[in-house]
Amino acid sequence: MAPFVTQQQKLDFEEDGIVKLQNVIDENMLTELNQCFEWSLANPGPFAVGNPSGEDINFLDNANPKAYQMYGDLVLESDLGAIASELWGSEYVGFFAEQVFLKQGKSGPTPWHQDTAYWPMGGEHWANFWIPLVAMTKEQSIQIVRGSHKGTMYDGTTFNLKDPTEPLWGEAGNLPRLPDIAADLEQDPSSWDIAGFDVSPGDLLMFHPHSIHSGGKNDDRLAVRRNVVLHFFGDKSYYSGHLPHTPGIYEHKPVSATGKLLEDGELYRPASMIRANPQS
Ligand SMILES: O=C(O)CCC(=O)C(=O)O
Ligand SMILES: [Fe+2]
Repeated sequence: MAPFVTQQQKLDFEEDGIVKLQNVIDENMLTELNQCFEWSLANPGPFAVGNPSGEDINFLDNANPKAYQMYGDLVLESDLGAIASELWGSEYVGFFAEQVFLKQGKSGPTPWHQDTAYWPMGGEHWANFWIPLVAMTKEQSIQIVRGSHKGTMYDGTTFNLKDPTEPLWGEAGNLPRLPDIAADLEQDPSSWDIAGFDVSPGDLLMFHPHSIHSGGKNDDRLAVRRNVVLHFFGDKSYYSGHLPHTPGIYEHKPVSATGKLLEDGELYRPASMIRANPQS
């Protein structure tokens, strides 16, 4: 099978933290992804944020335990495992979790953040496979600060649009507060080096979850914004103990195959997860 990822695209992912593959998700897969998306709207999980119905919608479902098998089965049918394997040169590919974003009517942007402020991920081999279900410009889709996947670990945001850098962990985390990138860019569009892409259904954006990234919003040319994100990890992926030990929704330490909790720096290999087939 022809390679999915060129040498240049691998380098771009390594250097910039993001790359676009054009037209790699076929019609069948798109139909199934849309069906899964609808299922997620009808069955929000315990970490969902917002309400998926009404006129103005800003809804996110997040790692729904009941959706894991469904998205995992889709992954196994798809080329996504092979793509991740090629992207990193990794023999092992695991499927971590899904995220589902729906914005409609009056919505806001997804504030700048790093996923590593929420999930205990460490290492090079993690990627968000960000999949558009409608066409979007680069402002409407997703943007990252180029190269930030190699940079500072900031505190998370509470996703409060009135205060987009409001610290998630605060003193408990002892992490620097996020810079107000949206405000900086409004004042001076060249103040941060931003990477982003126009996308259509069939395209795939892959970015490292430690990149500082932000999602777009609806505008008068985009009535409904729909996308799914599938998170993968590979050979060089580790459990990282950088998050505070605060009980709550972000406290999901994975159990290893030996039945113990993973420790800081251990290979990320939780006992129950879907191993995407790199050969598929
Ligand atoms: O699409 C968005 O609005 C945000 C996506 C995001 O935060 C992610 O993929 O981790
Ligand atoms: Fe994110």
